[in-house]
Amino acid sequence: MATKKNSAKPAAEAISEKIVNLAPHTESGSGELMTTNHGLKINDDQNSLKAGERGATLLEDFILREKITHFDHERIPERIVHARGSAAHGVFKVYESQAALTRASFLSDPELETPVFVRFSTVAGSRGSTDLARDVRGFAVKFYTQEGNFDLVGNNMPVFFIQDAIKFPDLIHAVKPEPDNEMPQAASAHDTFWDFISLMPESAHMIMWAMSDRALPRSYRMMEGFGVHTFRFVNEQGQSNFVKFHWKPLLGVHSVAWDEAQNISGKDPDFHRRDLWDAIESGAFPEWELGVQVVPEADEFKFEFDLLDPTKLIPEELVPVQRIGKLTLNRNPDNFFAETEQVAFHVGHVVPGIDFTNDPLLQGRLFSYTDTQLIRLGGTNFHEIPINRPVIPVHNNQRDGHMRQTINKGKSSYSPNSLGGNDPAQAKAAEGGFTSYNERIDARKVRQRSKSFFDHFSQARLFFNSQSEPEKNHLTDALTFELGKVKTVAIRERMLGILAQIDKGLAAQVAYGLGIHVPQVPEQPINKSIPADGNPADYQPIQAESSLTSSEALSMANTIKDSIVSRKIAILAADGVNEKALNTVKKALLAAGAVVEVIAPRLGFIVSENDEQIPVDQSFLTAASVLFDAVYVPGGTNSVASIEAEADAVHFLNEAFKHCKAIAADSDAIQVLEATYFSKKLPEDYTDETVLTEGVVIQSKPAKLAEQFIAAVAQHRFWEREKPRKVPA
Ligand code: HDE
Repeated sequence: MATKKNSAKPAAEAISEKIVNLAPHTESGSGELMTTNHGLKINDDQNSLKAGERGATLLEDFILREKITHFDHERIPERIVHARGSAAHGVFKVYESQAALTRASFLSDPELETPVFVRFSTVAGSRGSTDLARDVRGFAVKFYTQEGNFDLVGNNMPVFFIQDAIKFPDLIHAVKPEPDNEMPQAASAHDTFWDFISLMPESAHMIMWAMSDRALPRSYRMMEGFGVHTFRFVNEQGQSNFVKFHWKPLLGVHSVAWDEAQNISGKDPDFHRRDLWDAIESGAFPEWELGVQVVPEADEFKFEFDLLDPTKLIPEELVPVQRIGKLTLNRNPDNFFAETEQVAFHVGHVVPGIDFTNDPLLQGRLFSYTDTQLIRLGGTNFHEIPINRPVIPVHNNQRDGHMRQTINKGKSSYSPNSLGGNDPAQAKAAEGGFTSYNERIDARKVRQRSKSFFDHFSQARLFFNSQSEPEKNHLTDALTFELGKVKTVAIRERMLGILAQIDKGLAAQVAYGLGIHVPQVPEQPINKSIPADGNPADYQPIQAESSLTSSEALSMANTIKDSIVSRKIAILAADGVNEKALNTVKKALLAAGAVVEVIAPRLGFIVSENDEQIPVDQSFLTAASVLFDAVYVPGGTNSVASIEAEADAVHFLNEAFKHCKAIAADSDAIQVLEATYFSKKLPEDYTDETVLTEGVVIQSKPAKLAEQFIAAVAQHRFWEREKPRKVPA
């Protein structure tokens, strides 16, 4: 199935079946009188009931007590991982029936629109932490299908740190702030994380991803998503195929620079949250295609890695990704707590036609998710919270518990029964009853890991080799930064020993940055994750080489670069601006779907050369280049002089250049560029006709400028500017 082009405003109605289903639970105080929780109208919400106007407050004040009590109980525990997140509603539609592969009905009917709720998140930070942490991103999708809820609880990276669920608490304890002083927040750059990682070589592949630019997305809307584990598709005939799930963003996969990420964390810690919200509000609905890699059962052992090993991906060269449907996010939640916070995902929420494999990480997750909701949402009835309810009715013999909403009628709450006609009845497979895939298992009960899980480095190397030069530099710098924050030198050295197994040049460069040497003989054994009675020699990684030297899909450099939809573009202007140039470029950018803001020395209006009033969106005080994708400086003698004299404006441009962004200036605004440090880097003979010079457009004709600028913005970044490696600003 060919890629469907990005349609900025899909016709999809923002009212899905799930939105209808949520409606009876919504409330608005607009035009209403205030009441207590029990419906009593409140006359005075300003003063508590007192014994005299200067007297003590009376215990009798049930209105005060109700209000304060409810307030005291407003908080619930945050998610132990993925605490920081944002979500949106949307719809999913399959392009063509996948009935040959799976009996899942939502994948069989191209006419059917399945409502979804999608939550994106970081992993390590607390609820209030920055969006721009260097971290994995969660990508959790709840499909409200006609056969019940299907949750695809994935990440923006296709592999994971560990192979067995029993190590998850250790991994998370290591990455979370250290237990003695609760530092650092939302960061892996500290001793405990790298201590653990350096002792667990199975994390090597994921470490390459986590240190790559994938950990610094430009937007949730510009991330891929992956189911990570190998799942199963099962069709009507009971035939099973292995399947890996992918989400491919129609805006391409893009990142920000690390220096930029750190700045954004200060200027706007809600950057990704705001970006998602604003895009949906403005009708630039984010879209992804659902991709599947399908492997027939017969091919299970055909690969040089184990399909059950979650530290491995299937290179797209070996099994192409087929794009089978489209997800569109088209509506922001009404209430963060009720929806985004209370939504409860679970890998075990499947529908007939989708089943599990024995991936030991997946198997452990099947236990964890319900368990965690019990403590987080406070009891067994969390499935009754509106956002978690399926769009179809629920019938079973489960009863009661804290906060039960359902009023179950009838006498019998057991099966079999005769008093209730033996209802609710079990569903035959033909009626949609779920039957587990009939996998043959004939084995001894052991605490062991298959030898086929012991190659930890070949795909880590494949990933590194597949990166572009700037991506490799970023990855090297990320490791140097993270290990530079590690205080214990022995941990740094041990980690260099692991990196040397992946790529000697990489290890050498990181070692150089750390001012130490790659250990000649790495600490033995490399893998310290060994049972008490285990012989260390039996647990060491095997040396293997991937049959591929590189894989195109692993590099973000090969992503789509054909759209500027929803990119944020700053126009730096002041009184006396040439309004014709400004308006022409602005109009062209808006027509291409970008978001444009005029930034001036102060808020209000600027007055153009021809006395036109132009509204100002932000001043240099509130705006910052790191919050924009590109910048344009229009001409106009007085405006140019003011901008040139404005230190913040020059800094804005310097920083935009440093972060490799597209920059455009009218020819008669050239003196502003001359005030920047990068003017030295531009060709001396730039003329009206000088076109793209690594993303800097200088033009006298506004229409031409707009055209060239749009092409430059669509490139996203000109990473080549980082030669030699870093650009000062
Ligand atoms: Fe999770 N994970 N996880 N995880 N995970 C949770 O569930 C867990 C793993 C992922 O937006 C928790 O409701 C274990 C892989 C996402 O609400 C918890 C293991 C992948 C989200 C949990 C893993 C994920 C979670 C915490 C190893 C990618 C956020 C709160 C065996 C495929 C969902 C909650 C949301 C959340 C356990 C590993 C993705 C504790 C035990 C691999 C996107 O249940």
